[in-house]
Amino acid sequence: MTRVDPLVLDGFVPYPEEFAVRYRNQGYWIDQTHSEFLFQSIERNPEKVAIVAGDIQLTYAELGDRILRLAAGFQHLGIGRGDRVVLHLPNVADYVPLVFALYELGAIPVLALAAHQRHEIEYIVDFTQARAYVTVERHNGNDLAALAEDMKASSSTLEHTIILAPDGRGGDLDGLLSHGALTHRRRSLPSDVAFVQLSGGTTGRPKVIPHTHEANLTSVRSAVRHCGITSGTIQLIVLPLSHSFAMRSPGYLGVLGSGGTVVLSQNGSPDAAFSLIQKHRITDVSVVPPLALAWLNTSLKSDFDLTSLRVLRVGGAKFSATAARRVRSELGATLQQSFGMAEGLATFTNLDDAEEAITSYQGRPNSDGDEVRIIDDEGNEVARGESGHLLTRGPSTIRGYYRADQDNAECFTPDGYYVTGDIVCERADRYLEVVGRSKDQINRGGEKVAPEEVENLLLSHEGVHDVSVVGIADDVLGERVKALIVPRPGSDAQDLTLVGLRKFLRGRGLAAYKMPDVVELVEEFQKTSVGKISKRSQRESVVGPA
Ligand code: OOB
Repeated sequence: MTRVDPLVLDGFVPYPEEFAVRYRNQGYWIDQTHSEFLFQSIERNPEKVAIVAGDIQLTYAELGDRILRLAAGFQHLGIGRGDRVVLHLPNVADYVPLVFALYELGAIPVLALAAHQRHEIEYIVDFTQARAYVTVERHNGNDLAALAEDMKASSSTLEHTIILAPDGRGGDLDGLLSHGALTHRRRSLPSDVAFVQLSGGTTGRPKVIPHTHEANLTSVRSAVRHCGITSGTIQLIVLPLSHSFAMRSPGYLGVLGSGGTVVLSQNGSPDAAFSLIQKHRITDVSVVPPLALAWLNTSLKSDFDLTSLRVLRVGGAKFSATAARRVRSELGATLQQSFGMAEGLATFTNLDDAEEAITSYQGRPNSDGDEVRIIDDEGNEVARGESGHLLTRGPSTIRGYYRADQDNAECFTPDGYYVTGDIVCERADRYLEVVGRSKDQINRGGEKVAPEEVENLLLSHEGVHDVSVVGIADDVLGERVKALIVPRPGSDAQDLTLVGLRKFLRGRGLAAYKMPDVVELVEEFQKTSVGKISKRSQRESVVGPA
């Protein structure tokens, strides 16, 4: 067997040796990479259907074959161990084969969300020094082929662009598939960085989250146990595959590692999702609260046979207890709440918990190895039942963002706890209830928006003197994005309407979900007693005309 040395990746914050030893000794981390995790399942279940996307079906054997052919294609392009490749794909059939082709080589997929646009993608290609960019020709009206061309011309690292047809088929994929197949073997180590994700963030630019194979896979295995995933699971995936909830909590990784089937959809609306549930006898699905509400409130429920659905998992944002109580009687499924973060920690309610716990709380930490501290503003532990800031450390939580010393000093304590920015309260038995947030982030129905990022773009508008972006309460989404704007004297108010500003931001390539929903023009900002802009009063102020 060829010897594989650890990957050296500058800017990655490793786990201290003492913790790595502990996590291995206690069995949280095992000697396995993502490739080995999936190929074990491929060998056990060759004839079973692994992936369904529209009219495409891949058995486990076909999935394995496709991974090894794509890996040969990437290798032919010169992509290898440690190289970053930005994957910018909606939920298409080849998403999983492409990610695992990169894992096979020990290359590092950079998992962008399909909703990202030029503003986000240019930055992450540059920041991660990506050598290749994989996307579809166009998505949601955006010409991604043109973006790929522009980046290839301007970037000093980007050498290859791989463009699939809009439905995720063909295109450059055919070329990539034409170089034979690699043999599956170990080309990376469990302690290597496996992939990076992007944080919803609180700052002007998304932060980059690196996960090692062993740290990510421990969270997948624990989630499989808590979520009742088996080879009989048929999971519908409507959330973006690159989001942690759809990937590892328990996500497609949990299902494929267990020999189940994932059915992919780009659309979670009741009509699309319900017809897939009926057609494929779906047993399990994860959604964000606005989707759960849409499913509860539609009359379409009675037009479809949803009796196969056993678990409706809801997370990404707070699910109201009132809506939670309706799930069992109206959808016939057990609710499982999940609170998690791309940085690592995930919590789940247990499927057999009392209804009161399932509907009121967000669950217990996924792993016994997860350490949780809840502290007040002065840094002291709060009494059980009191709310405070959640800090966490554990076998699947990162120790730092990639190449971000300054952010790391703020977001991690010296002893390695991640400061989540969430306000929680610990109920009995390690049960957490999320009661609020201290970080400057807007949670728009599970999609995270960093106000500073939108503010920075709006400040580059010539009619804008000053701007503040805040989240305002919304019955369905939880929060919506509001921009308060102090116009520059003499500017044309016509440019500063909701329509005008959204057009401006679209021109700057900002993802659609970050766009303001409401704009209010003001003469000046209310300040706090120390002279800072009072975002709190802005969140509470009456919404003015858009
Ligand atoms: C998940 O991950 P991210 O990285 O998109 O967002 C993390 C943040 C948390 O810090 C919290 O502020 C919020 O999203 N959040 C919730 C929540 N789940 C996430 N807030 C209240 N209640 C919940 N149930 O969103 C994520 C990752 C893995 C599993 C599930 C969700």
